[in-house]
Amino acid sequence: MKNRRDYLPVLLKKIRQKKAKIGIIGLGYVGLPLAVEFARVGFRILGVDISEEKIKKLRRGKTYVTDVNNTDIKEFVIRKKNISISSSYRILKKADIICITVPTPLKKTKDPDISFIVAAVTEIKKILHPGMLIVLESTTYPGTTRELIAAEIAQLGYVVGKDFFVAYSPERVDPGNPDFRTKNITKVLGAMTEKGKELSYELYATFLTHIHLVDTVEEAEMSKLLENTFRAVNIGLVNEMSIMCDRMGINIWNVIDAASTKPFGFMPFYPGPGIGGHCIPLDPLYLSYRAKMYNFYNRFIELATDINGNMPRFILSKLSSVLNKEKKSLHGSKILLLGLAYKANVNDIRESPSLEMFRLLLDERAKVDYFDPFIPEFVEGKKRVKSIALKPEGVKKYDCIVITTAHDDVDYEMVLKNARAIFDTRNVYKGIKSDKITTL
Ligand code: SAJ
Repeated sequence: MKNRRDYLPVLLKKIRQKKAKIGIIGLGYVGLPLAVEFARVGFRILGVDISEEKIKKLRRGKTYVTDVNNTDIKEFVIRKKNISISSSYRILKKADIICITVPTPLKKTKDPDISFIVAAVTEIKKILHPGMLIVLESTTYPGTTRELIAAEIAQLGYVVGKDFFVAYSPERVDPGNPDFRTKNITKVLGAMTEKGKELSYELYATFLTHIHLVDTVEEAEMSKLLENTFRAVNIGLVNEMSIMCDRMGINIWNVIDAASTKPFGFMPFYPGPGIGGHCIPLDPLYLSYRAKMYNFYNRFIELATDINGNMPRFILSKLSSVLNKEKKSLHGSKILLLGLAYKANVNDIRESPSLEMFRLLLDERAKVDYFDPFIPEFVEGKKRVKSIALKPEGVKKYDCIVITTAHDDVDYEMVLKNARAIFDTRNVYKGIKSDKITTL
């Protein structure tokens, strides 16, 4: 790159004046809230997503992310028009900054699928111009930012820290959490160079009050994986404890409540039918995949994955013994799963353990329905399965009702009054004594 300018002051000024155009690749549960927060402080956003359905919804002023409301979409996409949306990367030609917030799922082999990041970088290389800041937010293994973004762009003859700037800042969205939103969650931030750090800090400081700087992009990438591996391993621990307590005839929920009275050094996790969502089941596998390249085998992750992954089958075996008490078998029994979403008060069924239970029950020839106020229907194979309406006469029909997700707005009192038997895997009936209820 000849006649190299110092791009830092130019871009810094544009950021401070909110004149920098920010491209956001991936308008999902991370990208869309980020776009709204940047738009709210006055930036022009160029949003790119491959989903025409998402684009249509946004252009109609409709959100599809739990933590973003229609009012904001109407305000910034329709009224002020400072969020433009397209499925074409061409709109990023005018961008000064690009945030990559694409999914990082798993392949069928349970190995990381970083194809969405690779695709985004391939497109960025086509529209890149000197002086741009690229920030990766997608959860991924340490080394991704350096190898798949900085090194890839350097192949064009650009020098990182001079011709372009690169940073990594993990997303920390907790879908459905009313207290912590994109705006008030501390952001961890690492950059490839000092100038990259200065630019990305200024960028996030336009709408965030707490930014925690680390020394390298790898530290930032690893911090996110530690956070989520911490959760997966501790959920695995408490799930194993629940199986142990079941065998010993001890109420695990009371044990956890008692341990939680310790004012220091303890953090409660709760057993359940397994772990779902787009992060906790996946992120630890990104870490163990990378660690294996260093001949390091992370036994905690493997063990937690195994325990958490087997919870649906454990629940099924418990359900079988609940039915057995009434001389019934799973085969032919009418079962209602109450809650299909992977956790309470969200409309997401990705990796949901309830979904696995639904399939396992079908395999056992049970007659299984579900109710979920957030999930009106879902597609299972070639079939479209609809949620039932939760009514007293309907509840009476089931041999057992399994509480798999503890949504708030469900009439649990009506269910208890009318159900023949309840298997409560989420302790929604905490403290209520009834012969009808079996608790995990
Ligand atoms: N779960 C349990 N027992 C627990 C906690 C959770 O069985 O004690 C289950 C949930 O039911 C769910 C799964 O684990 O199926 C994941 O639960 P989660 O609360 O971690 O929910 P996520 O995946 O939507 O959000 C998490 C964030 N959650 C919290 O910090 C509370 C956080 O770890 C990340 O910011 C986020 O994933 C992410 O996007 O990485």
